[in-house]
Order: sequence, then structure tokens, then C-alpha cells
Amino acid sequence: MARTAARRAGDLLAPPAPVRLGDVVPAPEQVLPDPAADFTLSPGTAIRVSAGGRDVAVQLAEWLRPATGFPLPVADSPAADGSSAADGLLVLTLSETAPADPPSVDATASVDAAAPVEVAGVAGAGGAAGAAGAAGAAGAAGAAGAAGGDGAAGAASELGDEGYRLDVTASGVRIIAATAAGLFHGAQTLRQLLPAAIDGTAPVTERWAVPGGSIVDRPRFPYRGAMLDVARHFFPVEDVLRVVDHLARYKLNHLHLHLTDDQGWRIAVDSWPRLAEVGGATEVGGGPGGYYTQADYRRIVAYAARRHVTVVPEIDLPGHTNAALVAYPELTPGKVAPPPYTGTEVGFSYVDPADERTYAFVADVVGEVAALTPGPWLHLGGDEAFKVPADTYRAFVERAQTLVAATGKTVVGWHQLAPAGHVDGRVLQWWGTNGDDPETAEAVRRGARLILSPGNRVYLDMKYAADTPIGHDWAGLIDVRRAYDWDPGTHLTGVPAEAVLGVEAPLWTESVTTLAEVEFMLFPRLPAVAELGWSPRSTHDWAGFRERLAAHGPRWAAAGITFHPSPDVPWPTPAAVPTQPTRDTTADTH
Ligand code: TNX
Repeated sequence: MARTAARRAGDLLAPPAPVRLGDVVPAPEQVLPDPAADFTLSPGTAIRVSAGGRDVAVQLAEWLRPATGFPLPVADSPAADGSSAADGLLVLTLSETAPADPPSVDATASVDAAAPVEVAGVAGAGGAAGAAGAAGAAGAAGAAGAAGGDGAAGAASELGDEGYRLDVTASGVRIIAATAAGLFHGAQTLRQLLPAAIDGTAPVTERWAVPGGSIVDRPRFPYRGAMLDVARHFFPVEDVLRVVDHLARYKLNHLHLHLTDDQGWRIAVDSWPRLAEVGGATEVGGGPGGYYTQADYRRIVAYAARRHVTVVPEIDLPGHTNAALVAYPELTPGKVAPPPYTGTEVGFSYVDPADERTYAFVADVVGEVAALTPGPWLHLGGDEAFKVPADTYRAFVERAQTLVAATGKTVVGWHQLAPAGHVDGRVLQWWGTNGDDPETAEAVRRGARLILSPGNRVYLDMKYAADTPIGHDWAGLIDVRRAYDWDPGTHLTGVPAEAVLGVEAPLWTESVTTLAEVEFMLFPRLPAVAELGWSPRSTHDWAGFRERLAAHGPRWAAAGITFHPSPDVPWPTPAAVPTQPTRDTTADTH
């Protein structure tokens, strides 16, 4: 007791926590800071978790132990009833029925449907917006704006599939959610509220302060993703797992793997073994290539699932299939194997749409991939089949869509699939560059939903600037502001926001060869896209975002993540900027 009192007194004298409650990326729906309620982790801090949340608690402990050096034991908590967080605890509560507004945590009392809120973007830009803003705004209409009209969550169930509530008081932290995914996102927020040194891999001396107050948070869109092209260059399992970690940090919940293309087939298919064995042995530039065994793929899927990331496998058809044709010449229209391809042109290859064996191949492949994939999606590609006449293309795609539907998966495809007939739930991934595509809008009217990946906004293989050492520029140069300053809800003419499932940032890898280069292209644009997918539109604010993002530079540096030191972002110190990959490449070939 005495020690606790002494610690409290010390905390009151201590400077405020270095991170402000509104500094989170992506910006939370509602933020109510209480600077008098900072909590500081100590060697005695423990984690308590209610049934069903244990794996999130274990992961939180794993994130916090290396830099703090604290033991952070995880124990089950019998109470899922909103009872008081005992002193020095991080309490994770998974409950559909517990109030999201636990009475024991002082700062939360005022956060309800009519409560003051502080939108993160405003807090980030405003500097001293903390207590005064929160207290002064009591009764203001902020909540409705921030929540997109929904008001605040009154109970955990209102937090939905992925939402959470986080309360920090001087005595502890509580995260409450209706699902493990929500709890996980809340835990990622808590991680970001600690000083940047938390991302280091060895113990450091630091005051591990968490800013006081409450956050209530839910995503704007259910689908928030990134794509990794493992076909142009192959990336080993460990690299993919690290990319999953990067996605999860920013509450992205889908990893689309572009598994097949002209230059390589990267997934083992038992019924057509030469696809991986022969088709996997090449990559752009003549390197050794590689492929995932089914065990490898399962490992990726399981690792991602633990982080609440769903893997979306893509088998690109009918074009982008040279590697498959090398392995199985009977799939080519001329029945003669083409030479292996290691260049970067697109649009020349296709499987024979006139041969029944092609459909047996498609059925076998999507059948095996579907069986390996717990998530609901299977991506059929469909882009750039330039050599296939429109009618033939459409008939092929319609059969392929039906074969995917027969596996129980929902069809996803690039927006070139638009003219084909609708199948239940079909999702088109729009990668155009002009925001105006009547054919896609028409497919939406026929029932399709959309994933937005505008090439000139979120193609992460585009260079940041003319002197970026890797990447393309066919869709323009994309620095951070360009990646951030658009609205997925209104981007495509004639497509209502309700038809937008979400956003995805693809990374094509013709010129990207190593994990460091992958990270360099992802950071800092990936968090910008994550914010578009997660945060209510009312928080959208470039000035605030760039400030919040800047504070992540030291986090990435501590975690050993390579990033582009974009001049768009006011990085805190040059020391936070790691060496960028220096390679003088690559011919642009789109
Ligand atoms: C277009 S976007 C492609 C890819 C290339 C990419 C390069 C799409 C569906 N197809 O095959 O890798 O451009 O930026």
C-alpha cells in the first residue's frame, strides 16, 4: 500500500507520458484524454485476461517483455463483469455483455453516446489539446461526428467484430472487446501508447508511461489489406510472417498473396506437382525462385490467423500463367511448352480456354487452395489477359467463378472480371487510376462489392519520388501524402460507400528483391492506407496524420524496420532514419 502510494505520488510529479492518447495510427474513432490518469508499467505489472482472450494477452506480454525486461505474467481473470482493475494490472476483458463503460474506471464515466470526444487528428495537431479540450468539450456534439453518427458504444457488443474500448487510469489499463480480434486491436493500441523504445529488442531503462484516458474504437471498413507479390520474386516464409506483423500493428486484417504469375508458381498443388516443382524454379532476373509447401502455406495462414489477419490466396487466371504453362504444356493453346520467363512484361500468356483439361486444372487448383485456406476468400486474378478475346475471356471467367464458388469460397478478382456474370458475394478489386469506370460501377449495381486499390494512390510498387532506387512509375509517383489524401468511400464514380468493402495496398515485386526493400516500400505508406481503411472519415487530416506518423519513425528504427525517410513527414530526429536500400535499378515495364 505504502509503496503504491509512493509510486502514485511519484507519478503525479512525473512529466506527462511522452505519447499522447490521440497519437495512435490509425486514428481511433473516439479519444478522451485524462492527463491526470497516466499509468506507468513497473516490474510488478501483471496481465489478467478473461476466457477467450488468453492468446491476445500472451502476445501483448511478448511485445512488452523484450524492451521493458519486466516479467509481465499472464493470469486468467474470473471476472468478465467490468469489475475494478486492481492496482498495477493490464486487464483484458472479452465479453459480449459486460458494459463497455466499466464504472470502476473514473475516466470512462463521461464517455457515452453524448460524451465529449477528442478526435485523434485534432489532438495530434493541436499539441496542448489534452485535458482542457476533453473537459471543455463536455456535452459537445463531438461524439456523433467522430463516430460517423453512430454515437459511442454503450456495451461491448456495440463494439462489433473488431472494435475495442481502452481505459487508462492511474492504477491500471483495461481493454474490453466483444471478440478476440477487438481485444487484439486494443492491445496494438496499448503498444503504441508506450514510448517508442517499447519496440526495441533488448531491455532499456525508460519510464514506461501510458497516457491516461479512454479510447472507443471501431473500423470504418471490414476489409483492410495489403498484397505481397511472391511470384515475381519469391519471399521465404519468415519474410511473409514479418509482413503479417507489420499489417497487424496497423490493424490491417487481410494479407493477399499473389501466388502465381508468369515468372513463378509459388504454392504446391498435390494433384499438379510440376506447377511448384518446375513452375516455382524461376523468378524475375533469373534468381532461384522457390515455392511454399502446403505445410509452409498452412504455417503462414496460422501465424496470420493468430494476429487476426486473413490470408487471401490469388491464383491468377487466365493470363499471367507462363510458369504453369512451362510446367504443363497441355494447358497452352498450342500444346508446346513456352520458355521459362524471367522478364517483367505482362499480358502475353494464357491457359487454353478451349480445352476441358484447363477447367479440370482450375478445379483441382482452386479446390486444393480452398482446402488449405480457412478464410472466406479466393482471388482469381483475371487481369491483363490481353491475348484472350473479350467473349472468350468472359466465358472462361464465368466458369472459373463457378468453380471457386463450388469450393465454398467467395470470389475475389481484379476489376477486369467486371463484365462477367455475378456470383454470390463477388468482390472486385479496383486498381485503375482515374476513378471513373462505368463497367465496374455496373458490376456493383449487379451485386459486386469493391476493394479499392487505386494504382495512383496505393500501389506500393510505385516510387515515392523520381530518385527512389526501386519501383515503378507507370501510375505516377506516390509519396505519403498522395497515398493518404483520398477517400475510399467516394473514390469511384457511381459506386456508393456501402458497396466498398475496404482498401488494399498491393506490393508488386518486379523490382523488389529483399525483405528490407519490401519494408522500404511499405513504410511509411502502409500506415497511411491502414488509416484510410480503419478511421472514421471525420478524423481525416493530413496535418495531424503526418505528425502522428512521424512519431512512428523511432518505433520502426527500434524494431529494425527499414523505411523511406519521406520529406512529407516531420521525423523527430535524423537518428530515427535508417539507411535505405541503395540499389540502382530498374527499368519500368508496365
Ligand atoms: C499491373 S495491377 C499488374 C501487375 C504488375 C503491376 C506492376 C495488376 C492487376 N496487374 O501484373 O505487376 O501492374 O505495377
